[in-house]
Amino acid sequence: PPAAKPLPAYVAWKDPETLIVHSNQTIETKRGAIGTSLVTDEDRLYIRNNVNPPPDSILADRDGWRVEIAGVREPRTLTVAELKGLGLATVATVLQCSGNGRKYFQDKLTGGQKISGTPWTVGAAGCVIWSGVPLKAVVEALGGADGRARFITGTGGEELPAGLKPKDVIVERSVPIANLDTVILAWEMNGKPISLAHGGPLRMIVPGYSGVNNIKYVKTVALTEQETDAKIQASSYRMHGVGEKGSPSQPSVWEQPVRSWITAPLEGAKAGRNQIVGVAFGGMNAVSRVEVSVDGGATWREAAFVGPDLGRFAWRAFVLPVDLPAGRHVLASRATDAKGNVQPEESEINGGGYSHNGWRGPALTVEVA
Ligand code: MSS
Repeated sequence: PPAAKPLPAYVAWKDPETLIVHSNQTIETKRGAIGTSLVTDEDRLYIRNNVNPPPDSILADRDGWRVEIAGVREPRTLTVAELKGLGLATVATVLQCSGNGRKYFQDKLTGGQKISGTPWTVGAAGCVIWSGVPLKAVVEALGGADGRARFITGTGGEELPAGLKPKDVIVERSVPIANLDTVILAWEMNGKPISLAHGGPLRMIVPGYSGVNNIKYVKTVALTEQETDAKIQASSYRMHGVGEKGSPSQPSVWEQPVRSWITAPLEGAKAGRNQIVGVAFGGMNAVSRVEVSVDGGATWREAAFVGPDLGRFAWRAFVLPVDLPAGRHVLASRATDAKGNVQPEESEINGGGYSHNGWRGPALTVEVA
């Protein structure tokens, strides 16, 4: 295999043993490094940047970071210190790139069709605990929403590369205003101030929504009548056919679908009793059930959840003890959410390779000795 790429400087503190560096802006957690203690440590959490992150000097005065709040009756710019006085919420969410699992779509393409983008398998995802202020409390403190608001629009604080149209590169995303009940502006991740790489000093978290909607180093939060016309919203991250162009008329990559994958055993399994373990989540809904197959999906058995339930936006670890004879086995998992949505065998293919949730793609072929 080619030599592993080194970690770029801004994430040199991460654990290289647990990560696959696709590029400086796309770093995936190894499947065997996901673990079963639910919370993904920042030393191994995946990274995805659409443009270069800001300099780490923005962390020099975290409490002094300013965010403009617009689309409310009394629009204002607030510091993180002021936000800390307005309320507190803690939520566990699955942070997952919209393109997680893209490789499984790419692998199925024939006849010159192409899906470009990082070939993530299962590792562009983690489960993270965030603390911050409920956006609703901020809006109420500023006189309430402007009557026409239909979306929450967050803007990233990076400096935009010169020579390009700002709308083509700015990281600005809109989500439906119904999320006002769950969105938080977070300054803490897994018990520490949020690192620059993961969006410190302040990040907009939209629980249940795919990664791109969770704006790092957020500098503006606006309640807007329209979705932003930034390219990342208008034509990118849209669901459309292979080879087609994105447009605002297509569904945006917002709510995450139900999903699961097995994380062990990956290799070195011995004949006899094996513990098949993995993670499962329902995206917007709680995950209610996981089944495991050791015969490539011919038959299924119910797995048990292990560990605490961190809430409907988090993932749960699962286990199924099985006796495996020597030989080759195809292990798969299939989750169901609280609304009865079940992972399909195959997700419908789409041109951006987004929102993969088929169970066949991440199935594992293991050699038991
Ligand atoms: N934010 C900002 N500001 N910038 C950028 O670039 N990206 C996205 C999100 N946010 C960005 C932001 C994406 S796209 C993702 S996934 C996420 O983020 C990631 O995260 P981390 O922390 O892991 O890196 Mo796909 O859907």
